[in-house]
Amino acid sequence: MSPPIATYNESGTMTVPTKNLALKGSNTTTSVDGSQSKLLDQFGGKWDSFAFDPIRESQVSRAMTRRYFADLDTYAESDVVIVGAGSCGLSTAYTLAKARPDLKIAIIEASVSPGGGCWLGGQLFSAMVLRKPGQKFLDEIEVPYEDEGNYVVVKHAALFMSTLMSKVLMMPNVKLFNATCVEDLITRPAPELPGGVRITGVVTNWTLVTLHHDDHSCMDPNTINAPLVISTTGHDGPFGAFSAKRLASMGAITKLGGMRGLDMNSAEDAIVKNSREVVPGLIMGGMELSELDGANRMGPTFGAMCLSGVKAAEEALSVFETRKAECAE
Ligand code: 48N
Repeated sequence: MSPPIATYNESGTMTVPTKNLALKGSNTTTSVDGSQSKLLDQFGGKWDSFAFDPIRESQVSRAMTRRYFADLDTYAESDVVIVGAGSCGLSTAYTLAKARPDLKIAIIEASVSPGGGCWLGGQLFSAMVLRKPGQKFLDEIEVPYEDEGNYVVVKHAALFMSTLMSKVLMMPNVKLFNATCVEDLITRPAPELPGGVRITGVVTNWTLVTLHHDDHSCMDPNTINAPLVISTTGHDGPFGAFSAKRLASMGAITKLGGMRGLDMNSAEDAIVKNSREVVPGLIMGGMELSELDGANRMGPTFGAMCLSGVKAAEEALSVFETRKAECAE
């Protein structure tokens, strides 16, 4: 165990080094930049004369509501709706939005805080494991990791999730609607299909409203039309596997496979390879697929979530290529 960085000597004075620190024993170095940020120069020691510019509260209200309702109007007709902003949903959004910056992509996330189960590794531990070749996704979004041979370790899962989320949110063709729940799917009759329906959008409501349909009546939803929905709602939580369960309850699929026990080696390959369009207009990826297909769970490894997102994005590109006319309806 290396000695503490800040050393304290008997005279009571503490010395803290200001030079760059390197994380020992890893292939990456996390260096703390010893230079002070501009902020201390701009604000330090000037607090007596400090004041914010004056404002009227309605200016803040209008700044928020004008933008939010303009977004609702813009994305009322989206090209793609991604349901669930977990590691798979955001990996899908990143890959698809980069490949097709012309597509309007709405992400609907039930929680106030997007990120799903990817703020921590397993059992609330911080480190996040990805089996190779999952590290290629980390290379793409420039997240540092320790290379352990057949797998890599990101020092904190939140470093991965915050980096991925910031890159997705900076994309001009992506809008995240969090604290918003998909509480149903929009369908069109398709008698030629086994399930008899195509999916052509989502039905939404504020999550806090969705949670209270059982004790309040007549809280009708809103809608988003889209030729393609990508569902990545996970297997956990109050809404886990939402679309898989809804497709079963509306008869669009015959039954749910039900998630099987933990088996890392079979689970991750199956989830990535089977990320696909499960009914016309709805692609499914991530852990939601384990409920649909009866795949094993993989536990605390996340490479499959990232690469399932890449596969789901590739499936979406193929839908837009092969069914251009239908998507334009
Ligand atoms: O992180 P999750 O739950 O789902 P994935 O598939 O992106 O990642 C799964 C992964 O975190 C694991 O479970 C790991 C690998 N463990 C495996 C194992 O064996 O235990 O994200 C899903 C997101 C969440 O943020 C939900 O809040 C959201 O989807 N969500 C919804 N958002 C809007 N409307 C809904 N109906 C809805 N349902 C879920």
